[in-house]
Parts: sequence; C-alpha cells; structure tokens
Amino acid sequence: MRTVFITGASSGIGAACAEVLASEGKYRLLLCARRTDKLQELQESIHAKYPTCAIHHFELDVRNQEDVATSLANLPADWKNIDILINNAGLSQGLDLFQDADIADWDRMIDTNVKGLLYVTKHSIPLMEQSEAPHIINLGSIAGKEVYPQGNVYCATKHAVDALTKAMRIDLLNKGIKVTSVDPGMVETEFSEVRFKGDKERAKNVYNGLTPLSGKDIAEIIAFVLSRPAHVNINDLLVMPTAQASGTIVRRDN
Ligand code: NDP
Ligand code: 8X3
Repeated sequence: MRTVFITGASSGIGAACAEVLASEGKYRLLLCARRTDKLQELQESIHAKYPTCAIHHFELDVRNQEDVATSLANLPADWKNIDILINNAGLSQGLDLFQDADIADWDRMIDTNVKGLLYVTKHSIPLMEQSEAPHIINLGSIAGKEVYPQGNVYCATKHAVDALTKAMRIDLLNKGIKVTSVDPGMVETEFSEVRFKGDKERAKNVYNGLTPLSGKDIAEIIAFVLSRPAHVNINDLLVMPTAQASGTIVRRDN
C-alpha cells in the first residue's frame, strides 16, 4: 500500500483523486483541507464503497507555515511515511484588469498557490525518505503555460508552480523523487464559484455551451501518472476539454 497525501481534498479535483485512488485498492489516503466537515463526508462516502481503505484526514490551512509544520510533525505514528504528495490545494480570486484588481485577492492567491505549496512540500519531503517510490504531483494549469486577459496574478502563481515543479525535479533528483506537473484547462469544480466569490450564475456561465473536464477526468490521469513503472516519469501533462484550444479560445455550441 502506498500512502498518498492530497491537499485540498474537500472538493473538486482533490476529492476526485481521493475517490479514484481509493477505488484502485492500492493506496492509503491522507487528506487535508480547511473544511473538515467536507473531508468527513468524503471519508464516509469512500468507506461506504471501499470499507478497507485506510483514511486519515485533518484540518489544514496551507497558508500557515507553522500549522503545516506542526500538523505534519504530529501525524499519528502510522501516517508518518508518505509515498506520494499531490499538491492540489489552490484557488483563484477575482478576474479583474491588473489596474483594478484587489491586492487582498493577489495576496490570497500567492499565499495559497505558491507559498502554501512550498510549505507543504518542504515539510513533506522528510516524510518521504522511507518511500521506495516517492512522487510529488503539482497541480499547475493552462494558466501556468499562457497568460490570459485579467488572469494576471492567478496566471503568475501557476507559472510559479511550473517553475517550482522544474526546480523540484532538478533538486530532488538525487533523492529519487519523481516530480510531475498536471496542467488542466477548464475543469468544472468549485473553482469558478470561489473565483467569483459565491456568484453561482457567473460561475456556471464559464462552462456554458461546452463540456468541461470533470475532477474525475483529472483524477484518472493522475492515477495513470502514478501507475507508470519506476523508471518512467511523466514530467508535464497538459490536458484540456476538446472544446478548448487555448486559455482563451473555446468553442461553445450556443
Ligand atoms: P475547488 O475549489 O473545487 O477545490 C480547491 C481545494 O483547495 C478545496 O478542497 C479547498 O479546500 C482547497 N484549498 C483552498 N485554499 C486552501 C487553503 N488555504 N488551505 C488548504 N486547502 C485549501 O477547485 P479545483 O478542484 O478545481 O482546484 C484544485 C486545483 O486545481 C487548484 O490548484 C487549481 O488552481 C487547479 N486547477 C483547477 C482548474 C479548474 O478549471 N478547476 C484548472 C487548472 C488547475 P477548503 O476550502 O476546504 O480549504
Ligand atoms: C484554472 C483554469 O481557465 O482559469 O487554472 O486557467 S483557468
């Protein structure tokens, strides 16, 4: 059994990863997010289908370095070894012209998507020392490959994830840790609702007239990435809905 640590497992891609990996019967799940009620619900629904799947969840705000360090240092004894880290926790806040954007939104994205990923990875690496097949998967984005109008700081944070994935791959080479970036285009999750601060109508319109990816689509790709033999690493995987050609070019059927 390999232990997989998924950040941001309370929703969307992270929750789907937990479900898909549980279904494979090869993984123990270490899950975190801020909303523990959602993690509890997820744990119960996974146990209803896969009663033997070992799951431990805990509350964590990845922006708080001290909490990241303490939570990982104080894991129960049988959860202190991690094989796989999925750095999934992340968000966008606002979609505004650079000159109009709210600086608090910028701080939140940088603190979560960049600094949070750094803190979690830094404090997880010592827990991966015992692993025979250590692997870090970072959730990048098409926004880490292109910059689109009003995407300014969200795109910058995902470009930072792209750079950090490459940097980790170089610096962790001698530790034998695989490092992969999975970079999706449009995935229908809570992402747009969070970006538009609870405006469900605006969030729904993002996917109007096209079939977006689902969290499960991405989770199945991550399961594939994890299933490669020891000598094979998928460095970078860009995946979009068929109806999306670039960060900004989409085909809508209405
Ligand atoms: P969701 O909003 O559905 O899920 C985001 C997850 O991140 C939630 O579980 C949330 O949990 C967690 N999270 C957010 N902030 C924090 C924090 N400070 N500490 C801990 N956990 C946090 O969105 P997605 O599933 O779509 O997003 C997952 C990742 O995929 C993100 O990194 C996103 O940038 C990336 N991505 C998404 C795409 C999309 O189109 N949806 C496309 C490309 C990449 P909680 O609120 O409970 O803390
Ligand atoms: C999230 C998807 O379209 O905002 O990374 O780049 S998008």
